[in-house]
Amino acid sequence: MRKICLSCFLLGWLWPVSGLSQLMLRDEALANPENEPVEVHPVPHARQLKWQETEFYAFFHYGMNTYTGLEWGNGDEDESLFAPTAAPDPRQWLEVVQAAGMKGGIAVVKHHDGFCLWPTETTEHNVTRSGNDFGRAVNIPRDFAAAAKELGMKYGFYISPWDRNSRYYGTDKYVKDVFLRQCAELAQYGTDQFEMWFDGANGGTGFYGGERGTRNIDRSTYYDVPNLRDTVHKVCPDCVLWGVGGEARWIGNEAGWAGETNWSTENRDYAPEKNGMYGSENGWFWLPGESDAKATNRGWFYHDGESPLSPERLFQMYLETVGRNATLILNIPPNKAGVLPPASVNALKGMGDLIKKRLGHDLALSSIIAASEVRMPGATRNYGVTCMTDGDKNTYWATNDGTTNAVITLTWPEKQTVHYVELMEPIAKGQRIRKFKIETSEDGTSWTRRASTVETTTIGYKRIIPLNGSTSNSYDIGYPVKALRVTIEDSRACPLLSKVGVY
Ligand code: FUL
Repeated sequence: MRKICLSCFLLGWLWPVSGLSQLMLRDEALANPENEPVEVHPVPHARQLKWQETEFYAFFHYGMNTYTGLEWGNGDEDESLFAPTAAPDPRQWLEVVQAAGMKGGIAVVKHHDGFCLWPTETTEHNVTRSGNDFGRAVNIPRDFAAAAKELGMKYGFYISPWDRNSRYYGTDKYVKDVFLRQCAELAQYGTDQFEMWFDGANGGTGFYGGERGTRNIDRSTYYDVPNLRDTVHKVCPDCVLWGVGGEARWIGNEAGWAGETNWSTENRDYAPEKNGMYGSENGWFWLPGESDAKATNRGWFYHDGESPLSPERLFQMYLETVGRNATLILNIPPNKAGVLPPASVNALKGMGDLIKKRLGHDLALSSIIAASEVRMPGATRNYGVTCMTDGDKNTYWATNDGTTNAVITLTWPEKQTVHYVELMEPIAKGQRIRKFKIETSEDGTSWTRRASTVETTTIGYKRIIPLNGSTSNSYDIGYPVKALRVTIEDSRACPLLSKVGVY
Protein backbone atom coordinates (compact mmCIF):
# COMPACT_ATOMS: atom_id res chain seq x y z
CA MET A 1 0.00 0.00 0.00
CA ARG A 2 2.78 2.37 1.04
CA LYS A 3 4.75 1.47 -2.04
CA ILE A 4 1.80 2.18 -4.30
CA CYS A 5 1.18 5.53 -2.68
CA LEU A 6 4.82 6.45 -3.01
CA SER A 7 4.91 5.56 -6.70
CA CYS A 8 1.68 7.50 -7.27
CA PHE A 9 3.28 10.47 -5.62
CA LEU A 10 6.45 10.15 -7.70
CA LEU A 11 4.44 9.72 -10.90
CA GLY A 12 2.46 12.83 -10.13
CA TRP A 13 5.64 14.69 -9.39
CA LEU A 14 7.55 13.57 -12.45
CA TRP A 15 4.75 13.61 -15.05
CA PRO A 16 4.40 17.00 -16.67
CA VAL A 17 0.99 18.45 -15.79
CA SER A 18 0.01 19.07 -19.42
CA GLY A 19 0.88 15.45 -20.33
CA LEU A 20 -1.37 14.12 -17.57
CA SER A 21 -4.34 16.24 -18.58
CA GLN A 22 -3.89 15.31 -22.22
CA LEU A 23 -4.01 11.66 -21.20
CA MET A 24 -7.19 12.28 -19.24
CA LEU A 25 -8.78 14.12 -22.13
CA ARG A 26 -7.85 11.31 -24.49
CA ASP A 27 -9.33 8.72 -22.14
CA GLU A 28 -12.56 10.65 -21.80
CA ALA A 29 -12.86 11.01 -25.56
CA LEU A 30 -12.19 7.32 -25.94
CA ALA A 31 -14.88 6.51 -23.43
CA ASN A 32 -17.47 8.63 -25.28
CA PRO A 33 -16.18 9.30 -28.79
CA GLU A 34 -19.66 10.24 -30.01
CA ASN A 35 -20.11 12.77 -27.19
CA GLU A 36 -23.43 11.11 -26.40
CA PRO A 37 -25.41 12.60 -23.52
CA VAL A 38 -25.65 10.29 -20.53
CA GLU A 39 -28.97 8.66 -19.73
CA VAL A 40 -31.24 9.99 -17.03
CA HIS A 41 -32.35 6.89 -15.17
CA PRO A 42 -34.60 4.95 -15.13
CA VAL A 43 -34.61 4.21 -18.86
CA PRO A 44 -36.85 1.81 -20.81
CA HIS A 45 -35.87 -1.76 -21.60
CA ALA A 46 -35.44 -2.38 -25.34
CA ARG A 47 -38.77 -4.25 -25.39
CA GLN A 48 -40.53 -1.33 -23.72
CA LEU A 49 -39.10 0.99 -26.36
CA LYS A 50 -40.45 -1.16 -29.19
CA TRP A 51 -43.76 -1.41 -27.39
CA GLN A 52 -44.01 2.38 -27.03
CA GLU A 53 -43.45 2.81 -30.75
CA THR A 54 -46.63 0.82 -31.38
CA GLU A 55 -48.47 3.95 -30.10
CA PHE A 56 -52.00 3.17 -31.22
CA TYR A 57 -53.48 -0.32 -31.42
CA ALA A 58 -56.76 -2.15 -31.10
CA PHE A 59 -58.42 -4.24 -28.43
CA PHE A 60 -60.85 -6.95 -29.54
CA HIS A 61 -63.15 -8.31 -26.86
CA TYR A 62 -64.76 -11.39 -28.34
CA GLY A 63 -65.72 -14.65 -26.63
CA MET A 64 -68.43 -16.32 -24.59
CA ASN A 65 -69.84 -12.94 -23.50
CA THR A 66 -70.52 -12.03 -27.14
CA TYR A 67 -73.26 -14.69 -27.05
CA THR A 68 -74.55 -14.34 -23.49
CA GLY A 69 -74.73 -10.54 -23.47
CA LEU A 70 -72.70 -10.40 -20.25
CA GLU A 71 -69.58 -8.35 -19.59
CA TRP A 72 -68.21 -10.66 -16.91
CA GLY A 73 -69.28 -14.29 -17.38
CA ASN A 74 -69.52 -16.26 -14.16
CA GLY A 75 -67.57 -19.25 -15.51
CA ASP A 76 -70.56 -21.60 -15.48
CA GLU A 77 -71.68 -20.91 -19.07
CA ASP A 78 -72.30 -24.05 -21.08
CA GLU A 79 -69.72 -24.26 -23.87
CA SER A 80 -72.50 -24.82 -26.43
CA LEU A 81 -73.58 -21.19 -25.93
CA PHE A 82 -70.55 -20.16 -27.93
CA ALA A 83 -72.11 -20.41 -31.40
CA PRO A 84 -70.84 -17.89 -33.99
CA THR A 85 -73.27 -17.23 -36.83
CA ALA A 86 -70.37 -17.30 -39.33
CA ALA A 87 -66.67 -18.09 -39.24
CA PRO A 88 -65.02 -15.35 -37.12
CA ASP A 89 -62.59 -13.35 -39.24
CA PRO A 90 -59.69 -11.82 -37.29
CA ARG A 91 -58.13 -10.69 -40.53
CA GLN A 92 -61.09 -8.35 -41.10
CA TRP A 93 -60.62 -6.96 -37.58
CA LEU A 94 -57.02 -6.10 -38.27
CA GLU A 95 -57.58 -4.73 -41.77
CA VAL A 96 -60.17 -2.30 -40.42
CA VAL A 97 -57.95 -0.97 -37.64
CA GLN A 98 -54.92 -0.78 -39.90
CA ALA A 99 -56.90 1.53 -42.18
CA ALA A 100 -57.56 3.71 -39.12
CA GLY A 101 -53.81 4.12 -38.55
CA MET A 102 -53.33 1.48 -35.85
CA LYS A 103 -50.13 -0.50 -35.83
CA GLY A 104 -51.40 -3.64 -34.13
CA GLY A 105 -53.97 -5.26 -31.94
CA ILE A 106 -54.60 -7.38 -28.89
CA ALA A 107 -57.20 -10.14 -29.03
CA VAL A 108 -58.95 -11.40 -25.91
CA VAL A 109 -58.40 -15.15 -25.96
CA LYS A 110 -59.66 -15.84 -22.43
CA HIS A 111 -61.75 -13.47 -20.34
CA HIS A 112 -62.59 -13.81 -16.63
CA ASP A 113 -65.15 -16.57 -17.46
CA GLY A 114 -62.25 -18.86 -18.37
CA PHE A 115 -63.58 -19.89 -21.80
CA CYS A 116 -60.55 -20.36 -24.09
CA LEU A 117 -60.75 -19.35 -27.74
CA TRP A 118 -58.23 -21.97 -28.82
CA PRO A 119 -58.09 -25.75 -28.35
CA THR A 120 -56.12 -25.69 -25.10
CA GLU A 121 -55.04 -28.78 -23.19
CA THR A 122 -55.41 -26.99 -19.87
CA THR A 123 -59.20 -27.07 -19.63
CA GLU A 124 -62.24 -28.50 -21.37
CA HIS A 125 -63.88 -25.10 -21.16
CA ASN A 126 -62.82 -24.17 -24.68
CA VAL A 127 -63.95 -23.82 -28.28
CA THR A 128 -63.77 -27.53 -29.12
CA ARG A 129 -67.01 -28.02 -27.15
CA SER A 130 -68.84 -25.08 -28.64
CA GLY A 131 -72.33 -25.13 -30.09
CA ASN A 132 -71.75 -25.33 -33.85
CA ASP A 133 -69.17 -26.09 -36.52
CA PHE A 134 -68.13 -22.45 -36.83
CA GLY A 135 -67.43 -22.41 -33.11
CA ARG A 136 -65.59 -25.71 -33.03
CA ALA A 137 -63.29 -24.53 -35.83
CA VAL A 138 -62.36 -21.33 -33.98
CA ASN A 139 -58.76 -20.71 -33.05
CA ILE A 140 -58.45 -16.99 -32.47
CA PRO A 141 -54.77 -16.81 -31.44
CA ARG A 142 -53.73 -18.85 -34.48
CA ASP A 143 -55.76 -16.83 -37.00
CA PHE A 144 -55.12 -13.48 -35.34
CA ALA A 145 -51.34 -13.95 -35.24
CA ALA A 146 -51.25 -15.24 -38.83
CA ALA A 147 -53.30 -12.29 -40.12
CA ALA A 148 -51.16 -9.78 -38.20
CA LYS A 149 -47.99 -11.23 -39.68
CA GLU A 150 -49.44 -11.08 -43.19
CA LEU A 151 -50.52 -7.46 -42.70
CA GLY A 152 -47.23 -6.42 -41.10
CA MET A 153 -48.92 -5.55 -37.80
CA LYS A 154 -48.04 -6.20 -34.19
CA TYR A 155 -50.15 -8.61 -32.21
CA GLY A 156 -50.64 -9.74 -28.65
CA PHE A 157 -53.18 -11.47 -26.42
CA TYR A 158 -55.35 -10.65 -23.45
CA ILE A 159 -55.43 -13.72 -21.26
CA SER A 160 -57.24 -13.13 -18.00
CA PRO A 161 -55.26 -14.26 -14.96
CA TRP A 162 -58.55 -14.46 -13.07
CA ASP A 163 -60.45 -17.60 -14.10
CA ARG A 164 -63.97 -17.95 -12.71
CA ASN A 165 -64.35 -21.38 -14.29
CA SER A 166 -61.27 -23.16 -12.99
CA ARG A 167 -61.64 -25.32 -9.90
CA TYR A 168 -57.98 -24.62 -9.15
CA TYR A 169 -58.22 -20.83 -9.08
CA GLY A 170 -56.68 -19.59 -5.84
CA THR A 171 -54.19 -22.49 -5.55
CA ASP A 172 -50.60 -22.76 -6.78
CA LYS A 173 -51.72 -25.48 -9.15
CA TYR A 174 -53.80 -22.97 -11.10
CA VAL A 175 -50.82 -20.66 -11.62
CA LYS A 176 -48.42 -23.46 -12.55
CA ASP A 177 -50.57 -25.96 -14.44
CA VAL A 178 -53.26 -23.75 -15.91
CA PHE A 179 -52.29 -20.12 -16.27
CA LEU A 180 -48.57 -20.40 -17.05
CA ARG A 181 -49.25 -23.31 -19.39
CA GLN A 182 -51.89 -21.30 -21.21
CA CYS A 183 -49.40 -18.47 -21.69
CA ALA A 184 -46.89 -21.01 -22.99
CA GLU A 185 -49.47 -22.56 -25.34
CA LEU A 186 -50.07 -19.18 -26.92
CA ALA A 187 -46.41 -18.99 -27.92
CA GLN A 188 -47.03 -21.78 -30.45
CA TYR A 189 -48.90 -19.19 -32.52
CA GLY A 190 -46.01 -16.74 -32.50
CA THR A 191 -43.16 -15.71 -30.29
CA ASP A 192 -43.06 -12.13 -31.54
CA GLN A 193 -46.06 -11.00 -29.49
CA PHE A 194 -45.63 -7.36 -28.46
CA GLU A 195 -47.82 -7.37 -25.35
CA MET A 196 -49.71 -9.71 -23.04
CA TRP A 197 -52.57 -8.06 -21.25
CA PHE A 198 -52.77 -9.33 -17.69
CA ASP A 199 -55.89 -7.74 -16.30
CA GLY A 200 -55.86 -6.20 -12.87
CA ALA A 201 -59.38 -7.52 -12.09
CA ASN A 202 -58.56 -10.57 -10.03
CA GLY A 203 -60.43 -12.73 -7.59
CA GLY A 204 -64.00 -12.69 -6.33
CA THR A 205 -67.08 -14.77 -6.87
CA GLY A 206 -67.27 -17.49 -9.51
CA PHE A 207 -68.24 -21.00 -10.54
CA TYR A 208 -64.83 -22.51 -9.77
CA GLY A 209 -65.47 -25.98 -11.14
CA GLY A 210 -68.87 -26.20 -9.48
CA GLU A 211 -67.73 -25.31 -5.98
CA ARG A 212 -69.05 -21.77 -6.46
CA GLY A 213 -68.14 -19.10 -3.96
CA THR A 214 -65.60 -16.33 -3.45
CA ARG A 215 -61.86 -16.75 -3.94
CA ASN A 216 -59.61 -13.86 -3.11
CA ILE A 217 -55.95 -13.77 -3.94
CA ASP A 218 -53.13 -11.34 -3.24
CA ARG A 219 -52.31 -10.25 -6.74
CA SER A 220 -48.90 -8.89 -5.77
CA THR A 221 -47.71 -12.40 -4.89
CA TYR A 222 -50.16 -14.96 -6.29
CA TYR A 223 -49.05 -15.03 -9.93
CA ASP A 224 -45.36 -15.39 -9.10
CA VAL A 225 -44.70 -12.41 -11.35
CA PRO A 226 -40.87 -12.71 -11.60
CA ASN A 227 -41.27 -16.30 -12.75
CA LEU A 228 -44.16 -15.35 -15.03
CA ARG A 229 -42.02 -12.65 -16.64
CA ASP A 230 -39.04 -14.99 -17.08
CA THR A 231 -41.23 -17.73 -18.53
CA VAL A 232 -42.84 -15.44 -21.08
CA HIS A 233 -39.64 -13.58 -21.99
CA LYS A 234 -37.75 -16.80 -22.59
CA VAL A 235 -40.10 -17.60 -25.45
CA CYS A 236 -41.35 -14.13 -26.40
CA PRO A 237 -38.44 -11.77 -25.75
CA ASP A 238 -40.22 -8.62 -27.02
CA CYS A 239 -43.48 -9.20 -25.18
CA VAL A 240 -44.31 -6.49 -22.63
CA LEU A 241 -46.35 -7.82 -19.72
CA TRP A 242 -49.01 -5.24 -19.06
CA GLY A 243 -50.77 -4.83 -15.71
CA VAL A 244 -50.08 -7.71 -13.36
CA GLY A 245 -46.80 -8.33 -15.28
CA GLY A 246 -45.50 -4.90 -14.28
CA GLU A 247 -43.89 -3.65 -17.51
CA ALA A 248 -46.51 -1.09 -18.54
CA ARG A 249 -49.10 0.57 -16.35
CA TRP A 250 -52.84 1.12 -16.49
CA ILE A 251 -53.53 4.79 -17.04
CA GLY A 252 -56.07 4.62 -14.21
CA ASN A 253 -59.31 5.18 -16.15
CA GLU A 254 -61.10 3.66 -19.11
CA ALA A 255 -61.95 6.99 -20.68
CA GLY A 256 -59.07 7.33 -23.13
CA TRP A 257 -57.47 10.09 -21.10
CA ALA A 258 -53.94 10.63 -19.81
CA GLY A 259 -52.66 13.52 -17.74
CA GLU A 260 -51.13 16.46 -19.56
CA THR A 261 -48.20 15.93 -17.24
CA ASN A 262 -47.34 12.29 -17.74
CA TRP A 263 -44.08 10.69 -16.63
CA SER A 264 -43.22 7.19 -17.83
CA THR A 265 -41.57 6.48 -14.50
CA GLU A 266 -43.30 5.08 -11.45
CA ASN A 267 -42.84 3.34 -8.13
CA ARG A 268 -44.09 -0.19 -7.53
CA ASP A 269 -46.49 0.89 -4.81
CA TYR A 270 -48.30 3.49 -6.92
CA ALA A 271 -52.10 3.64 -6.86
CA PRO A 272 -53.34 3.43 -10.48
CA GLU A 273 -56.55 5.38 -9.92
CA LYS A 274 -54.58 8.18 -8.28
CA ASN A 275 -51.34 8.56 -10.20
CA GLY A 276 -51.74 6.18 -13.13
CA MET A 277 -52.64 9.17 -15.27
CA TYR A 278 -49.58 11.18 -14.37
CA GLY A 279 -46.72 8.84 -13.41
CA SER A 280 -44.07 10.06 -10.97
CA GLU A 281 -41.16 12.23 -11.97
CA ASN A 282 -38.86 10.53 -9.51
CA GLY A 283 -40.21 7.01 -10.00
CA TRP A 284 -37.77 4.13 -9.64
CA PHE A 285 -38.96 2.10 -12.62
CA TRP A 286 -39.74 2.66 -16.25
CA LEU A 287 -43.46 1.95 -16.22
CA PRO A 288 -45.10 3.72 -19.17
CA GLY A 289 -48.84 4.36 -19.35
CA GLU A 290 -51.30 2.57 -21.61
CA SER A 291 -54.81 3.90 -21.97
CA ASP A 292 -57.58 1.38 -22.66
CA ALA A 293 -60.81 2.83 -24.00
CA LYS A 294 -63.98 1.78 -25.78
CA ALA A 295 -64.79 2.97 -29.30
CA THR A 296 -68.45 2.05 -28.72
CA ASN A 297 -71.12 3.24 -26.28
CA ARG A 298 -71.88 -0.02 -24.41
CA GLY A 299 -69.50 -2.62 -23.01
CA TRP A 300 -66.14 -4.10 -23.87
CA PHE A 301 -68.01 -6.97 -25.54
CA TYR A 302 -70.53 -6.61 -28.36
CA HIS A 303 -74.14 -5.83 -27.40
CA ASP A 304 -77.10 -5.59 -29.77
CA GLY A 305 -78.06 -1.97 -30.28
CA GLU A 306 -74.65 -0.53 -29.52
CA SER A 307 -73.23 2.32 -31.57
CA PRO A 308 -69.74 3.62 -32.11
CA LEU A 309 -68.49 6.96 -30.82
CA SER A 310 -68.12 9.70 -33.41
CA PRO A 311 -64.85 10.11 -35.30
CA GLU A 312 -64.42 13.53 -33.61
CA ARG A 313 -64.70 11.95 -30.14
CA LEU A 314 -62.25 9.22 -31.12
CA PHE A 315 -59.82 11.80 -32.47
CA GLN A 316 -60.07 13.65 -29.16
CA MET A 317 -59.11 10.42 -27.36
CA TYR A 318 -56.13 10.08 -29.63
CA LEU A 319 -54.94 13.58 -28.73
CA GLU A 320 -55.54 12.92 -25.03
CA THR A 321 -53.55 9.67 -24.97
CA VAL A 322 -51.04 9.26 -27.80
CA GLY A 323 -50.66 13.03 -27.68
CA ARG A 324 -49.84 12.84 -23.96
CA ASN A 325 -47.12 10.23 -23.79
CA ALA A 326 -49.41 7.22 -23.42
CA THR A 327 -50.30 4.45 -25.83
CA LEU A 328 -53.95 4.05 -26.85
CA ILE A 329 -55.54 0.60 -26.99
CA LEU A 330 -58.96 1.20 -28.49
CA ASN A 331 -61.61 -1.50 -28.14
CA ILE A 332 -63.86 -2.45 -31.04
CA PRO A 333 -65.98 -5.53 -30.31
CA PRO A 334 -66.57 -8.12 -33.04
CA ASN A 335 -70.25 -9.09 -33.32
CA LYS A 336 -71.95 -12.50 -33.18
CA ALA A 337 -70.74 -13.29 -36.71
CA GLY A 338 -67.20 -12.66 -35.49
CA VAL A 339 -66.62 -9.52 -37.57
CA LEU A 340 -66.53 -5.80 -36.82
CA PRO A 341 -69.98 -4.37 -37.65
CA PRO A 342 -70.31 -1.78 -40.47
CA ALA A 343 -71.03 1.14 -38.10
CA SER A 344 -67.76 0.54 -36.22
CA VAL A 345 -65.88 0.14 -39.49
CA ASN A 346 -67.15 3.55 -40.63
CA ALA A 347 -66.38 5.28 -37.35
CA LEU A 348 -62.83 3.95 -37.35
CA LYS A 349 -62.34 4.97 -40.93
CA GLY A 350 -63.57 8.45 -39.99
CA MET A 351 -61.11 8.58 -37.11
CA GLY A 352 -58.25 7.45 -39.35
CA ASP A 353 -59.16 10.10 -41.92
CA LEU A 354 -59.08 12.82 -39.25
CA ILE A 355 -55.67 11.68 -38.05
CA LYS A 356 -54.33 11.72 -41.61
CA LYS A 357 -55.93 15.05 -42.49
CA ARG A 358 -54.95 16.87 -39.31
CA LEU A 359 -51.62 15.30 -38.47
CA GLY A 360 -50.47 13.95 -41.82
CA HIS A 361 -48.72 16.93 -43.40
CA ASP A 362 -45.74 18.11 -41.39
CA LEU A 363 -44.98 21.78 -42.00
CA ALA A 364 -41.74 21.55 -40.02
CA LEU A 365 -40.24 19.82 -43.04
CA SER A 366 -40.52 22.99 -45.12
CA SER A 367 -39.29 25.31 -42.34
CA ILE A 368 -35.92 26.81 -41.60
CA ILE A 369 -35.10 25.49 -38.18
CA ALA A 370 -32.60 26.89 -35.68
CA ALA A 371 -31.73 26.31 -32.03
CA SER A 372 -30.13 28.49 -29.37
CA GLU A 373 -27.53 25.78 -28.78
CA VAL A 374 -26.35 22.60 -30.44
CA ARG A 375 -24.26 19.97 -28.71
CA MET A 376 -20.65 19.49 -29.81
CA PRO A 377 -20.62 16.73 -32.41
CA GLY A 378 -19.02 13.35 -31.81
CA ALA A 379 -16.64 11.45 -34.06
CA THR A 380 -19.30 10.38 -36.56
CA ARG A 381 -22.56 11.90 -35.42
CA ASN A 382 -23.96 15.31 -34.77
CA TYR A 383 -26.84 16.65 -32.69
CA GLY A 384 -27.93 19.40 -35.03
CA VAL A 385 -31.42 20.75 -35.60
CA THR A 386 -32.09 18.65 -38.70
CA CYS A 387 -32.10 15.58 -36.44
CA MET A 388 -35.60 16.75 -35.41
CA THR A 389 -36.98 16.68 -38.95
CA ASP A 390 -35.09 13.81 -40.61
CA GLY A 391 -37.74 11.19 -39.73
CA ASP A 392 -35.07 9.03 -38.08
CA LYS A 393 -36.03 8.05 -34.52
CA ASN A 394 -32.39 7.31 -33.67
CA THR A 395 -31.10 10.82 -34.29
CA TYR A 396 -31.82 13.73 -31.98
CA TRP A 397 -30.96 17.35 -31.35
CA ALA A 398 -29.21 18.01 -28.04
CA THR A 399 -27.57 20.78 -26.10
CA ASN A 400 -24.28 20.51 -24.27
CA ASP A 401 -24.21 19.06 -20.77
CA GLY A 402 -25.09 21.59 -18.11
CA THR A 403 -27.66 23.40 -20.28
CA THR A 404 -31.26 22.83 -19.22
CA ASN A 405 -33.07 25.39 -21.33
CA ALA A 406 -33.04 26.21 -25.01
CA VAL A 407 -35.09 27.75 -27.80
CA ILE A 408 -35.95 26.08 -31.10
CA THR A 409 -37.28 28.38 -33.80
CA LEU A 410 -38.97 27.39 -37.05
CA THR A 411 -39.43 29.99 -39.76
CA TRP A 412 -41.24 29.81 -43.09
CA PRO A 413 -40.70 31.97 -46.15
CA GLU A 414 -44.50 32.30 -46.44
CA LYS A 415 -47.14 32.38 -43.69
CA GLN A 416 -48.50 28.97 -42.72
CA THR A 417 -51.72 28.06 -40.95
CA VAL A 418 -50.90 25.90 -37.96
CA HIS A 419 -53.01 23.88 -35.51
CA TYR A 420 -50.76 21.44 -33.66
CA VAL A 421 -47.17 21.01 -32.51
CA GLU A 422 -45.77 17.53 -32.00
CA LEU A 423 -42.66 16.93 -29.89
CA MET A 424 -40.79 13.70 -29.16
CA GLU A 425 -37.93 12.90 -26.80
CA PRO A 426 -35.55 10.02 -27.57
CA ILE A 427 -36.66 8.16 -24.45
CA ALA A 428 -33.87 5.58 -24.62
CA LYS A 429 -31.96 8.37 -22.83
CA GLY A 430 -34.68 8.73 -20.20
CA GLN A 431 -37.53 11.19 -19.91
CA ARG A 432 -35.91 14.57 -19.31
CA ILE A 433 -37.96 17.67 -20.19
CA ARG A 434 -40.17 19.02 -17.41
CA LYS A 435 -41.31 22.42 -18.71
CA PHE A 436 -41.66 24.12 -22.08
CA LYS A 437 -43.79 26.68 -23.90
CA ILE A 438 -44.88 27.34 -27.47
CA GLU A 439 -45.19 30.74 -29.12
CA THR A 440 -46.08 31.87 -32.62
CA SER A 441 -45.33 35.01 -34.54
CA GLU A 442 -47.02 36.51 -37.58
CA ASP A 443 -44.13 38.79 -38.44
CA GLY A 444 -41.14 36.97 -37.00
CA THR A 445 -40.58 39.58 -34.28
CA SER A 446 -43.54 39.80 -31.89
CA TRP A 447 -44.58 36.55 -30.20
CA THR A 448 -47.82 35.23 -28.71
CA ARG A 449 -47.96 32.31 -26.33
CA ARG A 450 -50.21 29.46 -27.51
CA ALA A 451 -51.91 26.69 -25.56
CA SER A 452 -51.40 28.76 -22.43
CA THR A 453 -54.16 26.85 -20.60
CA VAL A 454 -52.40 23.53 -21.21
CA GLU A 455 -49.82 22.09 -18.82
CA THR A 456 -46.78 22.26 -21.06
CA THR A 457 -44.65 20.23 -18.71
CA THR A 458 -43.65 16.73 -19.83
CA ILE A 459 -43.06 15.52 -23.38
CA GLY A 460 -41.83 11.92 -23.17
CA TYR A 461 -42.14 9.63 -26.18
CA LYS A 462 -44.73 11.89 -27.84
CA ARG A 463 -46.67 15.04 -27.05
CA ILE A 464 -49.16 16.72 -29.37
CA ILE A 465 -50.25 20.20 -28.37
CA PRO A 466 -53.36 21.74 -29.93
CA LEU A 467 -52.31 25.38 -30.22
CA ASN A 468 -55.75 26.67 -29.25
CA GLY A 469 -55.51 24.64 -26.04
CA SER A 470 -58.55 22.45 -26.71
CA THR A 471 -58.56 18.75 -27.53
CA SER A 472 -62.33 18.64 -28.07
CA ASN A 473 -62.51 21.58 -30.41
CA SER A 474 -59.00 21.41 -31.66
CA TYR A 475 -59.54 21.99 -35.33
CA ASP A 476 -60.59 25.57 -35.75
CA ILE A 477 -59.30 27.86 -38.42
CA GLY A 478 -55.73 27.65 -37.11
CA TYR A 479 -53.17 30.40 -36.58
CA PRO A 480 -51.38 32.15 -39.41
CA VAL A 481 -47.67 32.08 -38.56
CA LYS A 482 -44.40 33.14 -40.07
CA ALA A 483 -42.44 31.64 -37.20
CA LEU A 484 -43.02 29.34 -34.28
CA ARG A 485 -40.78 28.71 -31.31
CA VAL A 486 -40.55 26.07 -28.64
CA THR A 487 -38.77 27.16 -25.49
CA ILE A 488 -37.56 24.44 -23.20
CA GLU A 489 -37.62 26.03 -19.79
CA ASP A 490 -36.50 23.16 -17.58
CA SER A 491 -35.11 19.69 -18.02
CA ARG A 492 -33.70 17.02 -15.69
CA ALA A 493 -30.51 17.05 -17.77
CA CYS A 494 -29.52 18.52 -21.13
CA PRO A 495 -32.69 18.39 -23.28
CA LEU A 496 -32.93 16.12 -26.34
CA LEU A 497 -35.60 16.05 -29.05
CA SER A 498 -35.92 13.52 -31.83
CA LYS A 499 -38.84 15.27 -33.51
CA VAL A 500 -40.54 18.62 -33.88
CA GLY A 501 -43.61 18.41 -36.05
CA VAL A 502 -45.95 21.27 -36.97
CA TYR A 503 -49.40 20.68 -38.50
C1 FUL B 1 -61.21 -4.81 -17.10
C2 FUL B 1 -62.06 -6.07 -17.26
O1 FUL B 1 -62.66 -6.42 -16.05
C3 FUL B 1 -63.05 -5.75 -18.33
O2 FUL B 1 -63.99 -6.74 -18.52
C4 FUL B 1 -62.27 -5.49 -19.62
O3 FUL B 1 -61.65 -6.66 -20.05
C5 FUL B 1 -61.27 -4.36 -19.39
C6 FUL B 1 -60.38 -4.09 -20.58
O4 FUL B 1 -60.46 -4.63 -18.28
O5 FUL B 1 -60.41 -4.84 -16.00
